[in-house]
Amino acid sequence: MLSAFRYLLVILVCGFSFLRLEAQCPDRPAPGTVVEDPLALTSANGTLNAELTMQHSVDTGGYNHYCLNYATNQGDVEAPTLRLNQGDHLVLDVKDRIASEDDSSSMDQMDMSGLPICGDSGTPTLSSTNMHFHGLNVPPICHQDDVLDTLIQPGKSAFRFDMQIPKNEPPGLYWYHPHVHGFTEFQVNGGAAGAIVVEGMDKVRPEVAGLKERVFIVRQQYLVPWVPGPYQLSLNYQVAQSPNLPSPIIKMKPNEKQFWRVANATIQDFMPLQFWFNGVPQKMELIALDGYPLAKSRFEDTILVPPAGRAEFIVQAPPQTNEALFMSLSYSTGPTGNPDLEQQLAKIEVSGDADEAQPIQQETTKTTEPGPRISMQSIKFAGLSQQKPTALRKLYFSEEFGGTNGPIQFYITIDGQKQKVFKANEKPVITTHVGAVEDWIVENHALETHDFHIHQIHFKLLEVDGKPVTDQDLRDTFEIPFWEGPGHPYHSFKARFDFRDSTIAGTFVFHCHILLHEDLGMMHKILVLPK
Ligand SMILES: [Cu+2]
Repeated sequence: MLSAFRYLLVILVCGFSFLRLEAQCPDRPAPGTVVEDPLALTSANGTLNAELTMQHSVDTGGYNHYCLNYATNQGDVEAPTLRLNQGDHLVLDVKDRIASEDDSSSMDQMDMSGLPICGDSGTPTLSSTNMHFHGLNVPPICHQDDVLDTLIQPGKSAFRFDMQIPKNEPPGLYWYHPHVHGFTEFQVNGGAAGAIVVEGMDKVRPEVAGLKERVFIVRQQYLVPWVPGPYQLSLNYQVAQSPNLPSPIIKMKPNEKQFWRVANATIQDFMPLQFWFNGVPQKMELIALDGYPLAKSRFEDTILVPPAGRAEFIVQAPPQTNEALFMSLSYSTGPTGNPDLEQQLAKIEVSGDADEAQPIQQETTKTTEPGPRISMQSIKFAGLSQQKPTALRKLYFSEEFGGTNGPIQFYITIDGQKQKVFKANEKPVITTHVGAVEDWIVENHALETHDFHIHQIHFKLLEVDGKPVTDQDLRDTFEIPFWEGPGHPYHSFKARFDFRDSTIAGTFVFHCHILLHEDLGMMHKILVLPK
């Protein structure tokens, strides 16, 4: 068994070999400047075609950048937002041009022998890549969302992803990032992640119609991601590191309402988001979580977005030049977890031009074309509460210790099975079939908060810590707090998992979305047999 320590050494050695390379990634925005939305690529006539080239640089501070470059007339742009309608086709070519002098980082853990190949052959290394379309309810098959078998090797021709966004896909915010097992954390830490928007939120939740929309991606970079220590959060690639650096600036008009779509693309930061006036948290109107519109919008002081989660909400600027801040509060991940620190993500700059002010009332909605409404009943996973579950499963997160060095093995285990680290060539630990509707209870037996994610589907929250939840939100990622120790119950959630759609057939994964844990094997396969 490969220990975390040996793995870390491999990463360190290979990471430093990169320092000799020339910059391939675009410059990132300077601190204290106005935050721009990512470049948006919009589908036309039912298709969005784009090519992204994965490249790599090391900046002057020693941080590794992994960039998904999109070529424009003005030069390369990192990680554009992909905007599509329900039913559209996404045709995405991904090329790997990571230049590395040392690919000796392959690991015995990544033995792919006997597995089907999708894309390039060979052993996965630090310079290999692929793509996961997080949250999209698309098939787990080659050229769509198949992270298990897809490999894109440096220097090879582009790999084509070609998938249809389901006609009943929930309008909302999704995201894409590389997902080569064992190496996911390094590339996402380097910034390789972008947003996907499935259009139509205003047709489900008319509260957002006519509002200015912003797409914000929070990323996190460690100097060496495997070593606990200082990290930087960034907002659309602008480092937010107050008080050491001036904060990113978001411009709003007095009283203006904006629709913010925020993706947590950090490798491990749980973000309790707040919007402050003069230090006082203001109400945010929550519209969607994990790309799924809420059954009913609700007002919150704090919106907790775990790593890989998304929150879409309406904020309203202060009337005058009050100090307004976009905050991520501190969050305790437990005795063996890394601390998540409070960070000012942005400062709101309110323009004093009263003529441009928008009324507080939602009169702006009247100026937009109403368009046909999308009923909540028509989107995927509707009516799940009325379904009778066909199975009940229990899973748990746990950790194993080696002396006093903290956790060295990370497990997610089906209750009753032997705990084991994920292997690329393992058999699925869960087998179910198209048509199944299952209730799963996921517990956390570790002294560290974990972050459950399953590919391909959303799940409907039923209970937290054994108590029914007020809001049965649909999620694709959900946090489970750490165990407080002997004498305390394990934290848990119970949710309903929907395998009724025949396009779900295939093998895919569920895992912890703290990417270090995923890379170290806190992941397993589920097989959904066709009917
Ligand atoms: Cu974890």
